[in-house]
Amino acid sequence: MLDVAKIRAEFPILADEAYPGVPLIYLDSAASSQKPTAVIEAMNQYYRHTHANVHRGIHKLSEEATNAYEGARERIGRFINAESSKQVIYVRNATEAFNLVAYSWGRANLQAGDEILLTEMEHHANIVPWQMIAKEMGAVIRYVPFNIEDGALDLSNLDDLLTKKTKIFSFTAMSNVFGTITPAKELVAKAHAAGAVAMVDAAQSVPHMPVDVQELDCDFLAFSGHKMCGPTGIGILYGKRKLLAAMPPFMGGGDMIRRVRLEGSTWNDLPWKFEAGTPSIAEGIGLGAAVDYLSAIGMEHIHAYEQFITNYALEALSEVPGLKLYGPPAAQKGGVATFTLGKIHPHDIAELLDKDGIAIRAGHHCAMPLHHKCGLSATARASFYLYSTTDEVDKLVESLHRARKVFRL
Ligand code: C6P
Repeated sequence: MLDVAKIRAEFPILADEAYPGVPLIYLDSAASSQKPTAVIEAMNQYYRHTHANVHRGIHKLSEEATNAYEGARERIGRFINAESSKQVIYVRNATEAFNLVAYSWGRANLQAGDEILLTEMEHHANIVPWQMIAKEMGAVIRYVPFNIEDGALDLSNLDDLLTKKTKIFSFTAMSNVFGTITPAKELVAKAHAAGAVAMVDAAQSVPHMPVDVQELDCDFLAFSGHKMCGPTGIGILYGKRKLLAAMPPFMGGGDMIRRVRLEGSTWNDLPWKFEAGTPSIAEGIGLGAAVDYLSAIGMEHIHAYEQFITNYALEALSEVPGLKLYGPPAAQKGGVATFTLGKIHPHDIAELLDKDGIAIRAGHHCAMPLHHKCGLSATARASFYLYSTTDEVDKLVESLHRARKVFRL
């Protein structure tokens, strides 16, 4: 079990008040996690003592900045067990990783009539870039359905959906609404058996459980730094070397070139071929500090603790009259509790909870097709991380009871 009191003391914001006299109860980590002192200080130190542009200067400071930035890439690669840091591409966030693959890989590999397979429970980041490239290339998108009752993928027709025409199967390892942990390794193997490339949306899994890209055998994997104790503005695209090497750059500019002539240019080696312009240096260093922080605690321990607290939350919430939970039981899901409460609009729930200092997310959570299939326009979502406590869950439940009274439920 984690020493949650010790962990909380490492996150300065958790000692703050939401309003005067009202402590902050942060239950919105699936949207973006809070940051420990180690990450804030790593970025602070960098800006105070090491900042210069990377890969360019011959001076000492630039060399130090480059070492810190590239050293972080190596540790991030080890965190997901990448074969080499050359396969770890810095992007702005998971969304950019999907756009990079859709445009760079998609333009080079998709033809009219080809199929892209997604699931109905994807975040917009893993739908919209594919819709855009499908339109451009004349490709067709198919979707693996999910069961409304338990939020699990319905894999009964997967063999029919993965056809000879399927060129890529891109799916989430963990739904940001249901919390469903999908059988990612099995899905990658199925994609490969059908001759398709497999891309994993790990935006909700890498922050919360051990992820090993070699064990998954995925071709591409995407995640964001800000959901895993790291800063905003930095994310990772992992890719298999052969695929990345064959892909054209996504953006052009400085740093991604080997040689530029007025007639044309040639490209830098991996991973820099995909990193045009001055990168998010402090953010890369901050994400390096975040993976150090998470590794020292242990991702298995974080996952086990989140399953405990999610189980606690689901049990407590299920006793609130009129509250309906969505998604599978705690053992099959990550740290989210998504619900509706009678006919109270989720935005009203979130607003009332906010008065008690409780931060949750309400809306479609960038998963409109999922909500549409469930006949919902919005849900309320409380989400947990290594610093969440059972006491905070109790306060959430108390506050929901107050909301019921206000709305005379
Ligand atoms: N989900 C949530 O509140 P970005 O915005 O690029 O950092 O991450 C996109 C993304 C992709 N896939 C999944 C499964 C996600 O959950 C997210 C981000 C946040 O659920 C913000 S919309």
